[in-house]
Amino acid sequence: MATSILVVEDSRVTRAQIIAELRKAALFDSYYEAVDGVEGLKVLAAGAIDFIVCDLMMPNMDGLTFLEVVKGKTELRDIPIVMLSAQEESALKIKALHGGASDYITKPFNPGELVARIMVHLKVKALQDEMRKANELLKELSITDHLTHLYNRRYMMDMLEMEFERARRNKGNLCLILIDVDHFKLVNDTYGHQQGDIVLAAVAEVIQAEIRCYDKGVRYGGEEFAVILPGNSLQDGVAVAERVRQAVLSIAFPSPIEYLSITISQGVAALPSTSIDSINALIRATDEALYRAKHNGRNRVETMTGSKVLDGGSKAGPENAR
Ligand code: GH3
Ligand code: MG
Ligand code: MG
Ligand code: MG
Repeated sequence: MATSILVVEDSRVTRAQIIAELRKAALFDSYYEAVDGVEGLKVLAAGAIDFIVCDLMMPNMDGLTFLEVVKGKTELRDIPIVMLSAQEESALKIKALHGGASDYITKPFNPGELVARIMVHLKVKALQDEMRKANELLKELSITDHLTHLYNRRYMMDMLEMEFERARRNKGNLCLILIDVDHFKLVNDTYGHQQGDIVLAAVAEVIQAEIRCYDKGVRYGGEEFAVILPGNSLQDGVAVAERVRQAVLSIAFPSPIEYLSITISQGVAALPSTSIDSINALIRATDEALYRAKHNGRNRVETMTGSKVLDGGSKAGPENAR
């Protein structure tokens, strides 16, 4: 990955010396310079900088102020900054380290030391970046279902908790859909577990494709899915569920299940509702609606009110080849 450094130093000679030494060591791919903090901030605003060497004493904006501004900006605060200081500026050096500087180098600097120290901080930065990426990946894995890449049930409960509170506070809408694949056991029994997995992944893909980016598609359990729709009413949820139901009907599976036709049953419940005062009550209401969808013939959407909202029409289980 290309790396770039910004040298902020009012002395033209010192600036040139630093850049010459760093070029000799081939530590960076691009070199930027600025005569004071103000100009330094302009360079930072213009593009990606990976490392900063900054003088303490400069006109217009001095090194400490520059440091404070950079460390105060979320998008800049991870850039390591090594301060340059004259021998006698001990109190300032301490202030700079407290202010977030990675290190300081005393002028006149020893070229070998300058390069070595910068290398140390580049290594530390690389390790930090690696750790951050690993943490992000871990977090991602901990909330994702590995077969379908939808969110897992644990994350769903966290999300529901947050959204439930928000909806209650704002007296807003919150809709939940529970989805169950019809006669799925038959798919496994007929074509094997592996083909069953392919079906589940395909259904998940359809769900994901039919919802908005702020809705959450969840693998709720085995062949059961859920969708959390923040800010959506029961009617909104029914419309989404109906879209998903239609889309599932037209999934084209690969061989050897190319003649398989899959249907889903869905239950929908939503806030605000006088009868729902907890997450469990919301899930229960949705589950009851789903149960009714099964009971009333599958391949359909039912709502918590008990009224039949949409009828899937034609029967079609996995046993019904197209
Ligand atoms: P219904 O229409 O009443 O929902 O019938 P069903 O056959 O879909 O329901 P049932 O609960 O009897 O069967 C669900 C099946 O889903 C049983 C289980 O083996 C299967 N299953 C659960 N998780 C997975 C999975 O990760 N992969 C595969 N291939 N099958 C799974
Ligand atoms: Mg100076
Ligand atoms: Mg089930
Ligand atoms: Mg099922």
